[in-house]
Amino acid sequence: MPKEINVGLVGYSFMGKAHSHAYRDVEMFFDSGAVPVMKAICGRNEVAVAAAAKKFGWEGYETSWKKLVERDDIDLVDISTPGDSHRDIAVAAAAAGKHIFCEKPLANTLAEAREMLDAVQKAKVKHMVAFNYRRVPAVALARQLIEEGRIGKIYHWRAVYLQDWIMDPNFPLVWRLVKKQAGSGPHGDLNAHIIDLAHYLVGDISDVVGMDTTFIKERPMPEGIDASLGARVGGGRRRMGRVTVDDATLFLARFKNGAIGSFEATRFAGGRRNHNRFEINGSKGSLAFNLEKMNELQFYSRDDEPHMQGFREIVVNEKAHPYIAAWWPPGHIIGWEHTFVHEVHDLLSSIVRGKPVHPDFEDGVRVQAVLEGVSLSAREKRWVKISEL
Ligand code: SOE
Repeated sequence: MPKEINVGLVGYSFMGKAHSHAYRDVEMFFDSGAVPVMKAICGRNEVAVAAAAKKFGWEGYETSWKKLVERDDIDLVDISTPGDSHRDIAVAAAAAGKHIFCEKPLANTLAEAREMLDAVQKAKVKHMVAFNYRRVPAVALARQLIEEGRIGKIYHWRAVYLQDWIMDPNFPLVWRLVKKQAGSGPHGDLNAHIIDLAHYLVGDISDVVGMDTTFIKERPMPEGIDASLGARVGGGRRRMGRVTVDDATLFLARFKNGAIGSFEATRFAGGRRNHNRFEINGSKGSLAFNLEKMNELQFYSRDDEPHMQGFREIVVNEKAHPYIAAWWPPGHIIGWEHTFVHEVHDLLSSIVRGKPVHPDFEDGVRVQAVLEGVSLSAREKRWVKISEL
């Protein structure tokens, strides 16, 4: 009988649903050495969280995260809330001896991220950050090919993460547009992902120079939002509130190994719904990935005969490819939600087998340092060394 790991999940919206699906599916497809027991999901709105518990398959629910992290029947706390609560929940969960799986970015500031790392290291618990794109089989294959030396010394990293869901000026001032709750806009939400992928595939970043902008500076307040968030009333207009985060952030980076990189995150790239793509150019070849074609990896090799050179499309759906053997026969492809199942499988294995798991909170702090360095660079209009943070 495999070991049981009792899970408590804080958050029941977009990421709470993706994580719940992963806990429900993982043991159908993977032998992780442990099975997750979905003990309780937590949210402040009792009606909503009770409904989520029933629909997502949790045994029960809590309306206080403090109560959840103190429960003796919880071994793993999953933090799938907006960034302003990550530090408090993680520090309390670590103090209670719980393993922690935290959504990205790790925190809203570098100082908070460092506090979280310190807490989990002192508590000697397992810790992981949900940079799920490392666990796309095509991305894991890219890492494998790089480690095999297939593209040689890396010269360029080029990545964009483009969305377009807030281009309508009437889109309301939701939490992702409020610095106090989200920490930043697409910078922390989307650049965080391509920074982590750059760390995973290319290496550490030494210095950055960036710029950011907010295209639409005021938006209608959604009904029921606390006026203290900056709502303006009167004149018969819909209550308006100030957008306090970036709408787009672009930056350049130098890597410690001599490579150079460009990064772009925006929510104003019309037609790009969730367009996460990168290209890596090396001395012996290149790799390219596009999340919209997540089962494919583009590979170019300078070792091919001259008349045969060009990008080839590898359909990453063979049993020899990372994670694929657990799913369907070759060619039946998988989707975005499967990356969360892969994360949960690796985390459960790490907990029961004592192996390290990445990205951990140390990796999360490395991402947070780059995020903060870019924001500092944009404010002061200068190159920033990550080592100065
Ligand atoms: C997770 O895969 C993710 O990239 C989130 O981190 C983003 O916030 C969301 O916009 C798309 O999905």
